[in-house]
Amino acid sequence: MTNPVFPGVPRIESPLFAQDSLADLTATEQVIARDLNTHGFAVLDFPDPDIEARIERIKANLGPRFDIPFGDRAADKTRGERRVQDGWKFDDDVRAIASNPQMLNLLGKLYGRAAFPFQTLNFPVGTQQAVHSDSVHFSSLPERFMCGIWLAMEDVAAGAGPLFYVRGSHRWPIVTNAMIGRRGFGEELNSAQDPFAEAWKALCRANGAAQEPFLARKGQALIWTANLLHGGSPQTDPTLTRWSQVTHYFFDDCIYYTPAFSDECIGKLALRDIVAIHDGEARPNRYLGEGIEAGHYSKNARPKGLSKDSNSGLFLNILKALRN
Ligand SMILES: O=C(O)CCC(=O)C(=O)O
Ligand SMILES: [Fe+2]
Repeated sequence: MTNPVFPGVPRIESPLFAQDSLADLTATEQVIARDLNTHGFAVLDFPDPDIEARIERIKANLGPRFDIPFGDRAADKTRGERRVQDGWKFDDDVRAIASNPQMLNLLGKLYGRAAFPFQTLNFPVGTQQAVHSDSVHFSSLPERFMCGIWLAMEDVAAGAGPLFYVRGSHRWPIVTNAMIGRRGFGEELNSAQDPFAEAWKALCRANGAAQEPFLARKGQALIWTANLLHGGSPQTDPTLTRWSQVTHYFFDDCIYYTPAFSDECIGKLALRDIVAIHDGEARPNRYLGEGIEAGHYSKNARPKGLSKDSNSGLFLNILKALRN
């Protein structure tokens, strides 16, 4: 249900959330909506009767892709490549988890727009990633129409480097290049997150915020909102695995882009060419119901015909596209 006053804000992040009766949601869904609004995350059992079998098939299918001695209990599991991006392209179970219809339906109700999955990540062990917000990798205009769903594919022990979150951090400013005084458009970086690391740490310190580990049970899922700070705790026992799947979702009728490589203030956006995983259909960048000129900008690339210093950019193209 879209709020008539703020249709451009996700329902669960609306400044009018307290006035929302949530009458169209079940009691369980209402708890999830309130958790997302208050804490920036919500925990639920993954709504798929076949989840156990899917998880085991994924481990069997993806396991051999890693150079990790899974069969040797005492061996170090933290070496080599430890993630598969977009496994949905070749693994039906990864795709089924990403496309779970109950989840899509729930996200649609929670955000007030139809949700679609666009990226999957599968991890056999913890990521040990520093605290960050995914919003520098993928964001939307209007903002916050993005979320992640993290699925525990085994019980997570404290020594296995659990996922952690910073409760309430979704309400802090979304850190952008403009805020940290950096140009992003046309930059090439190995880690899109690095330039923002100090800012996120400083916000955590200033708020006295704790990194709370999620000691999940196999089959539990955690939804995180677009700006929730999270990461992977240090792995104190390198012999443990920590299988998980992260699926990232966008919502209809938005511009989808990479903020780490954008300068929003001067209209330079690294647009994304998004395909929805569940139906295989492209989701062209749209603003207020109208398409904008996609293809002029691509991830981490300069717009055709524009020099690095040019100030003309996306907004001109949006205006042109809307006039046409
Ligand atoms: O599983 C983790 O440790 C964190 C994963 C993560 O941050 C992500 O996929 O965005
Ligand atoms: Fe993340």
